[in-house]
Amino acid sequence: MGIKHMRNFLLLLIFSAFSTGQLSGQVWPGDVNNNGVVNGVDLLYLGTVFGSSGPLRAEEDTNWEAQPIIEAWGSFFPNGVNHAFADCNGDGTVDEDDIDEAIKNNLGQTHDGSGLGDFNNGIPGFDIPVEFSPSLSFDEGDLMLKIGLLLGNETLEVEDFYGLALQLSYTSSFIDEPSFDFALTEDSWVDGPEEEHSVVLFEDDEDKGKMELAITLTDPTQSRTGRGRIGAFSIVMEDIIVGLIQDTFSIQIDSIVLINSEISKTAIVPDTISLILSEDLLILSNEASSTIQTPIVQTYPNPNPGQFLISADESIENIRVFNVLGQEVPINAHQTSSRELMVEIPQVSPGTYIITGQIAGTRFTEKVIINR
Ligand SMILES: [Ca+2]
Ligand SMILES: [Ca+2]
Repeated sequence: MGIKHMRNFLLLLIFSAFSTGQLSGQVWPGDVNNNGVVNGVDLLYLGTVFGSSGPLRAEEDTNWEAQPIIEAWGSFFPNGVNHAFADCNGDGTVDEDDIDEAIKNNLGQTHDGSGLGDFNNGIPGFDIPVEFSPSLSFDEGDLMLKIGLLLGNETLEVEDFYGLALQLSYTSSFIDEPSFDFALTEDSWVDGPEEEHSVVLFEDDEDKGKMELAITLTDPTQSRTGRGRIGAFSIVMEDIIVGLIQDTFSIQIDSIVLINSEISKTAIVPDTISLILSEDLLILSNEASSTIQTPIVQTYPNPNPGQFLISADESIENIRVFNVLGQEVPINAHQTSSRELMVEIPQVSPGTYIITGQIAGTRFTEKVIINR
């Protein structure tokens, strides 16, 4: 046999091995990348093969147990996992049913495997950042707290967006059972609220204070380039805020990753936010009847031993400081210039404090760490 024939023979052997399904295995419905855990990253894998089809599984079943594959599909994810794993319910097609019946139902489930390596948190100042942008607004008569999710900025645009997955945690001293929602916004550069070219997976575990969010496009020939708002978390404030004097609420991204249509991962810098809410704020926003945005202020040094400067583009008013329990802390504050304030906290223990104030009538909150 000549070298050329030998090569063709070997190729044929390899092809046979793939096409007869010898690499088939057992699908845990929802664990699309077969790494041992069901999470938002599985939606991203599924999104890259959305609409594709292949052989049926032995049984159409999404129960959390090993489901045998009779015949593997003819194609693979970059990590070597067969595309049959994206057909979570085993009906031969990758579509929304696989998300609704398997990924959503089995979210958080684990089997053999570590689940490690799904996420890729970036380095501040180097990688593309994600940012929270809080606002209060009236939406069909309801007072809503909205926390916009922004990706990229003026210097770091996202060039090849196909999917984004995040895991978040939140703490609140006043919301017993907060119930969040997430939706793509009208001004989203990824897709609109109708989700014509995308799928959004959002789960809020109120007991644990954990949220899981994943957004994927559904046309593998498409990707997006852009920066700015993708969507927004929202929570109805009406029942929460009545009778509330002052309280804090914080939300942070624990893990995040961005992928392109080839499942090549990009590190993203996570964000954290602390908000102070009060009945005052409700009255204020009622009067203004519009969005309250957070203006840009700087506190320095931060951390500090109990004395720091706050500066902004305009004069700063009504400075107040609260501990993480939402209790107000006495301060001495005096103006060092028209746009700068020296704040001293005379009696304070080390920890995180929240500063609120107003700039040109707009409220802001800032976090400062006292380390003496
Ligand atoms: Ca997985
Ligand atoms: Ca299916």
